[in-house]
Amino acid sequence: MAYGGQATTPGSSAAAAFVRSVPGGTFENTKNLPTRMHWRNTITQPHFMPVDPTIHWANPLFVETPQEPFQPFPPGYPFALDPVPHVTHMHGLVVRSENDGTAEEWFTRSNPFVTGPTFVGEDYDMPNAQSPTQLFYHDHTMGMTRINLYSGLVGAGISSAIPKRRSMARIPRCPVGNSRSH
Ligand SMILES: [Cu+2]
Repeated sequence: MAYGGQATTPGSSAAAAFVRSVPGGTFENTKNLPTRMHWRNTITQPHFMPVDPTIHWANPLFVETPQEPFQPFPPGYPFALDPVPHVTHMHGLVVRSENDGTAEEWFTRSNPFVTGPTFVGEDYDMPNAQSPTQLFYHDHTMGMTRINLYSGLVGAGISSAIPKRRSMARIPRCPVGNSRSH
């Protein structure tokens, strides 16, 4: 599994293109410039790692918790592998709690579309009012965070103080190999 979206390559003038990668694309936000994230779950295949329905987990099909004797994996519990619930938490970002990707805000793909008990929506507002820093985002689904991260659902975010072009213009030019810089 992997995060994906419209992304540009630093230093390239090419238009944004859809890419999916592990780790996921890096978000570059500017301080005090709010952004809105629209998260989508497009995971259409069953989970390829063992989902354990004997612990407190998302349980999108509302199946009763299995009791002993427990099934070893494989075969484990095939009913727990599909649909795959997911929610993204931007670790360290200062946001309202309903936009924080907490463990019970998970949701599945559109068919069947099932949501966790505290699900509010797929759009998250990021005020970006906090001090410049580096953050990371990752899956946070109840009882499945460990396997969803291990599956590839993790990436980085940067919150900058100054818009990139302005900050670049203020950096003194390097004199090495270019006498016209000074
Ligand atoms: Cu975290």
